[in-house]
Amino acid sequence: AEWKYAIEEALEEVQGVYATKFKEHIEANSDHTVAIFPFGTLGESADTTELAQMGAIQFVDASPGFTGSLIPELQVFLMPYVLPEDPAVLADFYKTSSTINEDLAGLYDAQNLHLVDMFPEGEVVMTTKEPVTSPADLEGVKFRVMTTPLLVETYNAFGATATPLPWGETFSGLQLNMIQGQENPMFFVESTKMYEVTDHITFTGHNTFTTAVAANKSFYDGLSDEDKALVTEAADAAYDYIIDYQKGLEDEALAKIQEAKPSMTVTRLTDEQREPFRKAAEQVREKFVEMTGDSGKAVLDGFEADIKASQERVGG
Ligand code: 6CS
Repeated sequence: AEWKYAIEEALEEVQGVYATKFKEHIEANSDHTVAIFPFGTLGESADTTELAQMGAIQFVDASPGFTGSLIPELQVFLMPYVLPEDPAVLADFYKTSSTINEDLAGLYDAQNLHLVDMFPEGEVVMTTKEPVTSPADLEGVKFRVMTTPLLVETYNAFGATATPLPWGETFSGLQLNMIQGQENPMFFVESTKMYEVTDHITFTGHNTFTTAVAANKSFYDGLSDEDKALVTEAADAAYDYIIDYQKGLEDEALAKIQEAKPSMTVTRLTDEQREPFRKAAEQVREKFVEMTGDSGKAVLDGFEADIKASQERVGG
């Protein structure tokens, strides 16, 4: 059969590279075919998630920055200064975390979605029209975030005026000066030319972009054991590939940006400069627990325990 798979990015971007690897594995090992629908062909993330829930498409890549509106506990991925920064620890964490692969997977099930894989897409950086080294610099800045409530809390706590928008309205929003900042991993800042409509890049170290691939649950449950195993193997192959693919990607993307726009400034906040952002993160943590209750609290505790286990395993 033909399986339809929607992503939030272009084919050459990280989600597209993952999806292409997944497709290649499925097609090389079965009679199934996979049709990938890049961003813009089936609507925004909220639309493609709904299509997957209804079974109009079989797979969707939709990030917690959007799906956190549907499954509030997913907003744990958006909490500032919670995920580790070391890529090796991250790579181990998404694969081994029982909080992700059992607890959060169960919450997907309840939405008629089967969680296939979660993976990191790189450190998130701020790109803004004015330089940012402190929360005071974000005062009065309309800062675009993905549409989940916790991101609004985060950027308001960081001193900005958080402005939730779907991806499709971000470039024009910056161009028209309706917003003056946004956050995304470096590869995406480069590939979507965010640097053309902002002038400053700031590394705050507050998060890594997480994304998730899910299947329609009724479709998945109806697959033969063999096809279920095939999906898992394809996801495993794509996961290993995308982790490896991203080594050096941030530096390459930054070099391209600096080549295309030499005036772009790049600032890496010192530990001291990060401190007020870390402080602000404490109230975001309280908001998360307020929004998600006991269930969210359990997810957060499990999440942090799993991160610690990965750090011990990988870091030695
Ligand atoms: O900021 C966004 O909305 C988008 N960022 C990335 C890295 N992927 C897709 C998402 O829609």
